[in-house]
Amino acid sequence: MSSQFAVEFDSTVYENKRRFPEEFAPIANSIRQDIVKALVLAGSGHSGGPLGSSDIFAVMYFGGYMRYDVNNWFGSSRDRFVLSAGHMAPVMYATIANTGAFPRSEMATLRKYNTRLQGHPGRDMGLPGVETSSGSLGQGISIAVGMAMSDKHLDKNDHRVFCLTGDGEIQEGSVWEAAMSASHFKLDNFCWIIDNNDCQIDGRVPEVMNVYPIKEKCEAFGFDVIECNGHSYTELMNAFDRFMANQQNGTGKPTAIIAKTYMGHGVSFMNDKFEWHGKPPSWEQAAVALQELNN
Ligand SMILES: Cc1ncc(C[n+]2csc(CCOP(=O)(O)OP(=O)(O)O)c2C)c(N)n1
Repeated sequence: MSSQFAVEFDSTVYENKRRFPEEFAPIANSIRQDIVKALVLAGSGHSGGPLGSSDIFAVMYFGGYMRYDVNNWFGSSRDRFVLSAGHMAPVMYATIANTGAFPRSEMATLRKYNTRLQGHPGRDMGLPGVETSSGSLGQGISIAVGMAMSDKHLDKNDHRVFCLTGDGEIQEGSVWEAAMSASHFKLDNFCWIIDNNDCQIDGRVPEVMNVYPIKEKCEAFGFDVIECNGHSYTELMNAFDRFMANQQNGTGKPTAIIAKTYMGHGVSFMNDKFEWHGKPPSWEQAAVALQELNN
């Protein structure tokens, strides 16, 4: 028996500007609500990673770190974000919708036939902000490094490239080829964010295939590495500020932000549970989740 309810998407959108830390909470909450609503309507998809990384997305897109024009996203002066962990698409879609680049109500089409909001991002669908197709883990970061190389060395502009991978994703060897290239080519315009929730599709990351120590690995690959609490707006701001300073000071070092998060954060029954990697809430669970997020 299902207790379906009318799903309505708010139309409020948020500006991208320098903020005080406490200003990010309502934005992250709005992103989380849109994720839950879209997933329950879709009846399939990934809850855990998107909810757990919503605070990172709120700061990255709404804190003045990424430059974009909501009315002309693919204009030539934009910074780029690549979601290498393509299965986490709902958080990227919800974030971009909250900028006003497309209506938040379009979140209701997630995973529906012919939608611009494919289960994994599809560049050809033309959704503002989707820079590349992704979903085959370990590939997006190589594409992102290529973008940063072309910005810095071919076009010689000051554009920034941000890329988020999961922590399970870094088990893919190609991730480290991309990392090696980023430091070899001195890409201080490249910011790699690792969503370090310790969870992956079939268990805890260290038990499936140990990736630790991540910090030392990234340092050995030539990154300036910042470990932070991925749910602390202050710590996230400090991390992105350090990336900006690295670029502005021409350090020649790419930046890696290891953001310690909890899968499903914001919804109590999903918190830190790898079982929520790849399933949507039922209608009953969505009602509870939205109630929690509204409080
Ligand atoms: C090359 C490749 N192998 C396997 C998969 C299947 N897969 C999708 S998500 C996932 C786990 C990823 O874990 P993590 O990066 O930690 O993401 P999280 O569980 O935190 O969302 C796997 C194995 C894939 N998408 N691509």
